[in-house]
Amino acid sequence: MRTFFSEDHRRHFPQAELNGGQFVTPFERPSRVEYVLNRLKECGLADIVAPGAADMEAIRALCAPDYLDFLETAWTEWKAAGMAGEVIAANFPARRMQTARPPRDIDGKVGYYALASETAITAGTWIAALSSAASAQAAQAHVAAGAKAAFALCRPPGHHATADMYGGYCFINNAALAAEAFRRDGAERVAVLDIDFHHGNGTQDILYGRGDIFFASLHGAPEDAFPYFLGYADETGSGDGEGATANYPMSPGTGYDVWSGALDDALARIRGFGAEALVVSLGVDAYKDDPISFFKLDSPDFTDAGRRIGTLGLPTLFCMEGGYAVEAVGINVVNVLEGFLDA
Ligand code: 7XA
Ligand code: ZN
Repeated sequence: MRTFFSEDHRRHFPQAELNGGQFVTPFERPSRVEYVLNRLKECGLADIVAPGAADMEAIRALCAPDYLDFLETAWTEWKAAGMAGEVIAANFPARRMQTARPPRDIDGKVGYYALASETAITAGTWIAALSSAASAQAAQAHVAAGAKAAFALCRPPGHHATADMYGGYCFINNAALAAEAFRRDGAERVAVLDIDFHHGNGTQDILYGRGDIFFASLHGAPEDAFPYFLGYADETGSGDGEGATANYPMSPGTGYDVWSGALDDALARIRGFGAEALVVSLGVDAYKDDPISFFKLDSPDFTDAGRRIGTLGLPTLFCMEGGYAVEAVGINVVNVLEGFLDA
């Protein structure tokens, strides 16, 4: 299986994340990628290539133009306004406030486009986000050209990003971008399976009204886990997309017995939907020692999950999302890929 990955991910390395009332070194950090690359090489999956430039037309088709302008210029505007630190959102359009008019002032604008405050923007964030999208696009093209599967080692991740909001370490929704690309390349029906611990709110939001792209997410229940405000089981799609969203919220302490039951159900739904291509939002923060999650999966469980996904027999693109027990991230990601290849 070929891996697509860009060195430009390093250009996004915020120094600070607001966590538990303190600024800490962000959990989503460049070393995550090194652990995955090292493990891929250790396991003989050393076919690793850099993507070309991002396809901006496809990114513009997915995202709101004002949002992309904001991402590209936020750092420069922030600095021009005399802000000392990294770009961090502190003011949000809450209930019954205006959500249709972005403020002119950068401090307001940042809150308008952010869905949470943990994710800082730095000088290199825009370039890194584009390089991450480019990895997903190149990997999708590789699968569309006939490969059984590909791995986009995306950093920063994407599944929390909507068409017009960033947060949860995400800026551009790589999985949705890839799903759309499969549609453009001729697949009538596509599925996105999100196995990251956190609900893929951005992917769901982008696809919610779509009947041609199925979305399933296995995640910590919104009552207990970020992103808190989406991911309930009764969110099933709207309009043409009614029935094309499936959410599997699960409780603190969930282990593989329960989690794998949800996975099997999601896989049966994808089969029943008649998907011709699959995008997997591959987060491994369901791992028992992950520092910001509460499921109890162990490393061999990821191998088994990959095998189950492989039984679908679909052309498959894996897009890297979360996972922060840094040494285990490499093992768990590669376990999923190896399990898939063994299916
Ligand atoms: O999949 N998403 C993540 O792994 C990022 C979650 C960010 C949580 C921040 C909570 N303070
Ligand atoms: Zn996550």
